Amino acid sequence: MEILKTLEFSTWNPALQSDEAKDYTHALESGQLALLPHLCFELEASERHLLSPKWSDGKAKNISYDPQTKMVKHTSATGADMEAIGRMMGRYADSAHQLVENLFPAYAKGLVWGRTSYRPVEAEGRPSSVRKDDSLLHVDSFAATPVQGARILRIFSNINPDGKPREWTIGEPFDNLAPRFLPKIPKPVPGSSWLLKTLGITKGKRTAYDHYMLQLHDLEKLDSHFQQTCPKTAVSLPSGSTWIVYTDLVPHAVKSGQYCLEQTFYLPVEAMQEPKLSPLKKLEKLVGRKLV
Ligand SMILES: O=C(O)CCC(=O)C(=O)O
Ligand SMILES: [Fe+2]
Repeated sequence: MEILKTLEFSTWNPALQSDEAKDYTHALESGQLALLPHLCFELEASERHLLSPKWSDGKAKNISYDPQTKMVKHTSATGADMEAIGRMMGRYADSAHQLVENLFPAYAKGLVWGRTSYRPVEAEGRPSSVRKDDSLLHVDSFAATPVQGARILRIFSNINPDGKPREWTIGEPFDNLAPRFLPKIPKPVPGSSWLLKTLGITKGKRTAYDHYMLQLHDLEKLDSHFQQTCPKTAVSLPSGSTWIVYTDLVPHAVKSGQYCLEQTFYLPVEAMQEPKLSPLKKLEKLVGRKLV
């Protein structure tokens, strides 16, 4: 299978035939990264000054925005600058939503909003703990935000003004990865999900699915032999481009790049075109029981 599915659209609301949409949905659900090399998220003149790492708070990886509350977090900006960041990220959230609704119309009813992020800091050489180090190959799983089986669908746009690509590597397919790590993952401890929620460590119940995905994420990153030797492919994501990928399915790592916007959506497995392609169904098959 090709890693990339290249789509030539240059608008956020492309008009598609229904068989075309089915084909793109199948590609995405199968683990291809949909790259739109000509879909650029244009900044307005009044937003250009937001292209600086100084707007990061220096602690979190990303500036974060909640499309529902319109709150901006993890930025050093205040007042009018903070409002401008919120407006830019809000515009991005709306554009990403429109794009997903047009490319994958079957998802429209099931989509759940996640956060928007803005990444103005160079990704190469950024200090980090191993578990938080996104320069190591991993599938996404968020320790504090259990998804309870739902898919993690993410849209990224490289808005670098100097033509610098964002360099990723993509690892081997989930179907190879999961059986390799699964035997090393201990069963979830009974009662632990209740405890994590009660203590406020997780926002909601950490299901057995979340447990396995988080362990998979951590074990992959912690295994330096695996990181060095596993099959991987470099993917260069041009400035002025947009890409869409199920990051819970496709192992990925960021090697370098600066200035990126990203929108997360969650999608219930039942809203997929082919639920059997979800990490949930794949893991359930491997462990031989229901995980949510
Ligand atoms: O910043 C990036 O390009 C990707 C980092 C990553 O692994 C993620 O956002 O899930
Ligand atoms: Fe990731």
